[in-house]
Amino acid sequence: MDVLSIGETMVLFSPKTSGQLRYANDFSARIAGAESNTLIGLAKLGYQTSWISRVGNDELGAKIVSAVRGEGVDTTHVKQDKEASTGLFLKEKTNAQTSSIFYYRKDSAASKMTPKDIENIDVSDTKYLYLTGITPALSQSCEEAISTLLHKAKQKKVTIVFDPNIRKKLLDKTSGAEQIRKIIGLSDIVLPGKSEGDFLFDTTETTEISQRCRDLGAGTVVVKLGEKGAYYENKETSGFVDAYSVPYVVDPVGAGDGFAAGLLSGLLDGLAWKEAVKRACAMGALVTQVDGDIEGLPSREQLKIFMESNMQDDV
Ligand code: KDG
Repeated sequence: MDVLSIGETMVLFSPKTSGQLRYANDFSARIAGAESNTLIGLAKLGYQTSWISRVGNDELGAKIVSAVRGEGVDTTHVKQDKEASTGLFLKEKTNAQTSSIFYYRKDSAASKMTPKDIENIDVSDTKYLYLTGITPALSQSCEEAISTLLHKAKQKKVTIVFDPNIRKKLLDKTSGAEQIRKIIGLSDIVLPGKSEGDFLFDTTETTEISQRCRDLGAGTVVVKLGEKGAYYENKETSGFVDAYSVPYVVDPVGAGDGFAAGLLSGLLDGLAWKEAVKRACAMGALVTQVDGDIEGLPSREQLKIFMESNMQDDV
């Protein structure tokens, strides 16, 4: 298995019109979940990926599983919970640029995951375990499940990649930051953004964010800088990579998950850090060009064409 991950995927209902949700009549229904987005990004590039989760015994759960499986991700470890429903969320487009989201995920099926969901999972042939800070924030039992999986993976020398993916709606500032910092310290590769640096370390300074993650124990840190690209650092190397230019952003949500898929794919192909981070930036940029979290994730051919037509200068 190239990449294993665990997390919640929900159905996202987006109104076709802007303004208060109470006036919206037509909605699109798409699947969205940070971890499955990344796994789908990798599966579309041809890698073997597997997803651990729970969905409800309901139509939304069935929609999610068939969509994730249909994109080529293994769903053997996705359980159907008979007592809880699949989580969902709604988007309200305040205007063309801004939107708010409303979660209906409290006590969802995925939030009921426990260390028992991890018991029968064999990680000995797994190359990378990909985690985000969303899953442990779902519930105490999810936090325990993550901790069990992390320790199991570390024992088998699986490389741990962690995107803090802070969701302020799910986290208490003090205990949430502590929970995330703990996982950073156990990870080989950490992918924070600037706002996450602010939440975790009270700094938005790129190299300072990287240093603080490394002080906690992270091996390599790749700081996502949006339209400014990314910064990578470990004890052997460091540097900035430019962003790929795009005409305009259609939907930025999911770009970080595409970035993670690009980075993991570069590492799986044995690329040097700089090249892997370039690929991550390209994948993130491509995701912003299409509405939805997964719809803009490219095939290998599309990624190659995009990267070649946006050749970056080496500095
Ligand atoms: O990265 C995008 C996803 O995070 C989002 O669409 C849904 O997983 C989600 C969450 O928890 O907010």
